[in-house]
Amino acid sequence: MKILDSKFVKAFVKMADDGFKQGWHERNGGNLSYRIKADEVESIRSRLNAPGEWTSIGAGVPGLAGEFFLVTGSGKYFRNIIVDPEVCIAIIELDEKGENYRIRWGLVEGGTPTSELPTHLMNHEVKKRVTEGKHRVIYHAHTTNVIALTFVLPLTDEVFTRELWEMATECPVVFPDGVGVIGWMVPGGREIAVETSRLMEKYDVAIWAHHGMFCSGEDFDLTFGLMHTVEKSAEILTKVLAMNPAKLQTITDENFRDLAKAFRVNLPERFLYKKD
Ligand code: 2HA
Ligand code: ZN
Repeated sequence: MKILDSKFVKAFVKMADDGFKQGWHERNGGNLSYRIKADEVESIRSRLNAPGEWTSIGAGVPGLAGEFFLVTGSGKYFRNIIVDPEVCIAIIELDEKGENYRIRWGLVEGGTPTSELPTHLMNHEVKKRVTEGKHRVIYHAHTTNVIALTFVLPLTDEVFTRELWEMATECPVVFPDGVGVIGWMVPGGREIAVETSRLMEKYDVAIWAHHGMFCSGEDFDLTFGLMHTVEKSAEILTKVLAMNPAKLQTITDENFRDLAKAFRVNLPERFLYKKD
């Protein structure tokens, strides 16, 4: 099968374009990765390039040894992915220790995988373990309203989760485990990857203060939908805060408990604290 015709490549390209259209990917902002299924690798194996040089990942991910990933390229613009995917994205293969990668397709005009490769792969490693292999997509976007909130809300998982849940009734159903938040850090390296992957043990959403968001999910629709839902909720919250930060009414802790029963989701009590 032609690589560009395979279903997972088309879905990847569509998702990147959906994100660009949302305004989450100015210039080269954001990145996306997909852990390719074994049968998908077999369906394209004959069209992969001859293996080139191994390059260090910058983080060890033994749990992903030998796996193949479709990833965006460092410095590439999301707005160009749909125009020329072979220039902007790549398939990489990991070595048998999960320490190095090599490019097997794409980036035809040169380049390297996303600068956030350590965070993507460490998140994949955690999610592969805690979801028993179900999660395959990691998505990073510069979501305007979530970023704005990181300037005015305390940077705690509890406050962000509770405030985002309150902005739309579907939120606790879409992300019942809540969201994690980390304070400002230098992006692109192992340290921020370690902090983010720690959050991914518990959450499918990690917020980087003054930068953006990471989401994890089983497939492209669920992962995009999660990012979209969280950012939509953040947009409502920025409007509420701008209109009148003292809400006249809201969804209460008791309302959330009723919702949890009706929708059979578990909402951790630490997010349902009493407010004055
Ligand atoms: O430029 O978003 O975090 C890509 C990024 C780095
Ligand atoms: Zn970024």
